[in-house]
Amino acid sequence: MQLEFRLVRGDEGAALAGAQTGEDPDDEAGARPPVPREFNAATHFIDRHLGEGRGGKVALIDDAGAHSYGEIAARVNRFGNMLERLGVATEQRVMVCLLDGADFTAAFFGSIKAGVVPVPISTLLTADDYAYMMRDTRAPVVVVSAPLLERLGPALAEQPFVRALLVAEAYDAGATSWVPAPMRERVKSLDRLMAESCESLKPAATVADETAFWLYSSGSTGRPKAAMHRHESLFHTAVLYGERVLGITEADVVFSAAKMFFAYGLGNSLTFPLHVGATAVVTAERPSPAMVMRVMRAHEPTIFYGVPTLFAAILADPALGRAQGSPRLRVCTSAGEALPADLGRRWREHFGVDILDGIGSTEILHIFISNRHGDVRYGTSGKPVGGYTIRLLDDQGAEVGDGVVGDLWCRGPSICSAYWNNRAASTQTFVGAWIRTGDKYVREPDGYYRYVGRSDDMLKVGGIWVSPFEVESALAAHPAVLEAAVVGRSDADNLVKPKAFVVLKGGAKSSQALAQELQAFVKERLAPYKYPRWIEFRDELPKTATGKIQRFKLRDV
Ligand code: 3UK
Repeated sequence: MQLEFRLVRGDEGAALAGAQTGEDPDDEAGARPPVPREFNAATHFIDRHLGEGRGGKVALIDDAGAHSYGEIAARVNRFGNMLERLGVATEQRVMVCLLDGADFTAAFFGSIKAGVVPVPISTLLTADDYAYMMRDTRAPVVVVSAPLLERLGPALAEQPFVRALLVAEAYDAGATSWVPAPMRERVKSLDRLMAESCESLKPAATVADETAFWLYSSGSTGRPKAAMHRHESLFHTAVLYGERVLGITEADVVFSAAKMFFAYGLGNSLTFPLHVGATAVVTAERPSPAMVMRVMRAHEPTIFYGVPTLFAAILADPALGRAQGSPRLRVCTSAGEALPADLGRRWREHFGVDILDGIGSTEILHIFISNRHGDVRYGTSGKPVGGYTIRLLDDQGAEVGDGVVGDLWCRGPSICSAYWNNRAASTQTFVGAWIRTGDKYVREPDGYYRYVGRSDDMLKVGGIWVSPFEVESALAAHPAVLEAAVVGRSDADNLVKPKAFVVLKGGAKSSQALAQELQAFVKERLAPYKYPRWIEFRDELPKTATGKIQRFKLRDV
């Protein structure tokens, strides 16, 4: 199977794709590379490299140092064997709450290789969230980084399914005081269990279409929902976006500010580099401008994957210039929220490389509309990634014309199968081969897609749609503004008008005069009816764990 697989990578794959196109509901565009029916993602992303002579090459650099492809493959096998020894059965879930590093790779692909379903979860949640996920996944095994035990440990009170809690890194028996007493005997050192496990493992005979892993998607309301992803989806995102849009090759050294538990970071740091035999740099540290620049200098990445807030924070620091960056940097990407046009332009001026803004989602696994090398239109998400079909629909379900706001729908080979145990949310979101993304977009006449807001954040002002994002971008172009959030507020006549919450850059002082200046600044740039009628200065904006502004929290203040 390995040999067969090598043949179907990338463009060679497109040439062979004929047999699979036509009737494939996920492949209207005919761009999807074929995957054999029997397929275990770990064979492609991990084991293949040994046969291709990459065993000695550095696959991953984490806080502990460099790890070769051979070493990673051995760790993956040890993890898979350890699960078998712990009695974890095929298709059961393993909860993975790990900081970025080699253990994450081992847990993710070790589970997949053994036919077990890893569920990477955010390292930023509360015990209440973790307790919910332990029951929802029914995971018999939970893997956690030692520094996160303090938050995750208390979630173990009265958990009916968890049989083992494996602590990664510096396991310290004392730290288990965070775990409720009756569960303490189930706490074990991951390092020790892995060291006792065998270094070779046969991949489980899985099917390309079966569930390989889950990712939780957090909506603005309700409990998070687990999106069930398939083995082959990892391969499709790596080919369609990683290879064909990003142009990632074996020679790249990549660095992502988004952590591996996010779908964005999972592709960025894990599957894209492992698809081509490149090197990824990761760290457990939280992203900050200083941390990013330190990694840039120490490891000289060729690709940097960021998020808009971080690009803005780096640009806002006068001490950080091109000389502090990576001399080998050839491209940056941005996702998670729209990249304001002004930010992209300033970044290019300052650092000499483009930022490719692209929209992705947990349910679609990675980016499906994106800007391209040499074809960047700042202020837009670019054009559909080959292999994905996009449509914009009105409230009646008819396609809207160019220049008209519509609901964004997407179809493609990496959309998850459904949400776990949630038919109501699944039928709302997945319709036939299509997914309703919940975003409002406009297609410009020459084919670029421009984000205008989430379906539920859009404002009707004087009967006309106003995109909060458009007003926020206009505000962010002002030299005193770090970031802004715009929501609707009722005026004295009970009519909705835009209100802006503004965070100023260090050094700028809030004042009535500055508020008026910002209002005039927006009026000059946008249709005047869009200007914020009220401006409130804040020290920070409420954000989700993934860095998205929570506008709903600002609505009724
Ligand atoms: C918004 C964007 C405008 C949009 C993600 C890259 O963000 C990711 O996944 P999430 O499930 O959120 C999905 C929602 O976020 N969004 C993301 N990128 C953009 N809006 N411009 C963008 N460039 O509302 C979307 O529906 O957290 C990003 C790769 C994988 C991902 N999961």
